[in-house]
Amino acid sequence: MPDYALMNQYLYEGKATEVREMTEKAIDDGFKVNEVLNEGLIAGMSVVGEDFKHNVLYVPEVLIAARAMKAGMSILKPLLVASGEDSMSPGVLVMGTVKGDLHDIGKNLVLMMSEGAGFEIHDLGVDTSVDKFLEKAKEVGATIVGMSALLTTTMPYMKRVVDGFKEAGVEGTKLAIGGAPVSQMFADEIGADGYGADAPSAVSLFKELAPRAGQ
Ligand code: B1M
Repeated sequence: MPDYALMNQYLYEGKATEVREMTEKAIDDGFKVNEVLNEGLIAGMSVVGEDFKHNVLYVPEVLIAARAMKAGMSILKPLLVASGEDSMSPGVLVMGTVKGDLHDIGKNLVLMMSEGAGFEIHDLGVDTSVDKFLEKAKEVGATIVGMSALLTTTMPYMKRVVDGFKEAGVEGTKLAIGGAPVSQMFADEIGADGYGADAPSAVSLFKELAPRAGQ
């Protein structure tokens, strides 16, 4: 069994090389990708989040921890993507973190798993305006537009995107939202087509919404 507590500690301390090596070793030793992701990486990042909240850690330390998380994810990404390689492309997914918000770790995870599930993916990055969402969705014929927000202050922008799509009369695209402060209730409130609590449920949601796109 990998020493997940140590891996969490390394992630907390921002030791990217150690996190990458431990992730690699856990995978080489046959441990499941999802277990390594949840126990080794996400659990470590949760502690970072708590300490950030209570002013034990500050932005620079959190950025360094995020870099270590990305180092671990670079090992897991090809495996997450490959785990769905047999599936037929269920649709075209355009995704971004909404305007004002720079958090991208969760969005990237959702994209990796969606790519693994066979979706054609288009990543708009962070700080994405309604115009950028609209432009890309039209350009690539998006089946689904996914939005991520990690801040309570950027959640309301999701409604602007939903309204923007309605006003522009874009048809055949379903709008999905996610991120730590977001909920199904909020999705209903702003008129989004669905909410995903985490990356696996986002993929299930996209698969459910894709056949209904265009209706
Ligand atoms: Co920020 N930050 N941050 N931060 N940060 C949070 C979100 C916060 C909760 C920390 C805290 O106080 N405990 C807090 C928000 C409080 C609030 O709004 N109520 C916060 C704050 C306040 C801030 C700043 C304002 C701090 C400041 O400057 N004073 C600032 C804002 C900058 C900005 O965006 N404009 C800021 C900055 C940063 C960093 C840049 C330092 C860094 C981001 C680095 C990066 O992403 N490249 C950072 C980080 C790392 C965090 C925490 C610690 C970790 C976020 C994370 O990556 N989690 C976070 C605390 C926490 O969440 N524990 C925090 C791991 C990731 C796998 O989970 O993103 O939730 P998550 O994604 C999940 C699900 O939510 C879901 O699937 C993912 C996988 O399971 N999901 C979707 C996500 N998007 C989805 C989209 C979908 C479906 C599912 O579409 C359909």
